[in-house]
Amino acid sequence: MSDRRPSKILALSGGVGGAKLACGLYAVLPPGGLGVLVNTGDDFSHLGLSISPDLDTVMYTLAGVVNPETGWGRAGESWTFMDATAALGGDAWFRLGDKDLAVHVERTRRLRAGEPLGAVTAELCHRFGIAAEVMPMSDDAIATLVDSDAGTLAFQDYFVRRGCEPRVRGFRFQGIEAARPNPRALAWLEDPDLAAIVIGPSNPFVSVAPILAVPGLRDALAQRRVPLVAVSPIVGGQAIKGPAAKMMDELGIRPSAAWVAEQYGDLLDGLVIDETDRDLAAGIHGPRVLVAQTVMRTATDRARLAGEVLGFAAELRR
Ligand code: FO1
Repeated sequence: MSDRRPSKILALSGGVGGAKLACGLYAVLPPGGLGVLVNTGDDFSHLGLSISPDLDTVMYTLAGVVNPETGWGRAGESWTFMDATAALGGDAWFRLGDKDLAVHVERTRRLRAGEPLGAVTAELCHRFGIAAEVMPMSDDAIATLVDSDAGTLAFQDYFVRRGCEPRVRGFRFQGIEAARPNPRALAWLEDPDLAAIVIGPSNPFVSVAPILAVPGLRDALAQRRVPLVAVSPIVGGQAIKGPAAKMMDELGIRPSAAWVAEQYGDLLDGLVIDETDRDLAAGIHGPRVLVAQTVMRTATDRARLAGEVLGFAAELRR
């Protein structure tokens, strides 16, 4: 019998927060040791192009080419196309830089030629020299819809065009019933080398919930033989980034790391909460709790948090 320890990690991610933790894991794991299962509910068709914001955020972050100020889009971007589009009176509310544009054009070309989104993503990641497997949650189209006081809005209309201004009433994932999980994700979950599953500090409503809602994925996660650890995106009652706390407030939920534990419920073996929330640890029932510094400002922060998450998962395996 092999005495080789399982060493692979499957991370679930939305955009910026999840991508940062994935980047930390990528730094501390051996090549090929990281799989990232990414939300595609934010995907949309814009200016005739297929845009997959969270896949691109993860891809750019792992490749080290992400814009460090925004956390999305590319560093050192030029905006010739956007400026020319705006000058023509075209749609310029969703900012597509020139280099970023090349990715959307290439993705769209490949999808139109019949390649599934998973294969297109694998090829793009290969071109960016990424030695991790970045996977869309499904090859099928799924669109997050936001029910709000301004009506039902497409996700990017709510998020970018309206700056998360409308009050949310709920979320729906159009196309989810007919969607099939990415077969590569199921393969990762069955891999005997898998050591743990990590839910990144992503928005539970619009980044993680769509992944868990893909038919078969939550069940496959529930049947795992390895620990599942989540990192809370709520720190001190606030979202580290993005509108998660505002959404919770509008839905009548008090934003806290304890709520994150309730939200993921039985799926969780461990929850990582921030030092700021140390006092909440005793009140979190169900998962084991690790207190760590979860706010990732630098590459060192990311790698340190990743190392702590891996150590915590190894403890839970014992
Ligand atoms: N977010 C913005 O707030 N404004 C933008 O103009 C914008 C453009 C954009 C272009 C490509 C891309 O991959 C992401 C982009 N994002 C933009 C981020 C994106 O809307 C969100 O971060 C995610 O959908 C939420 O995870």
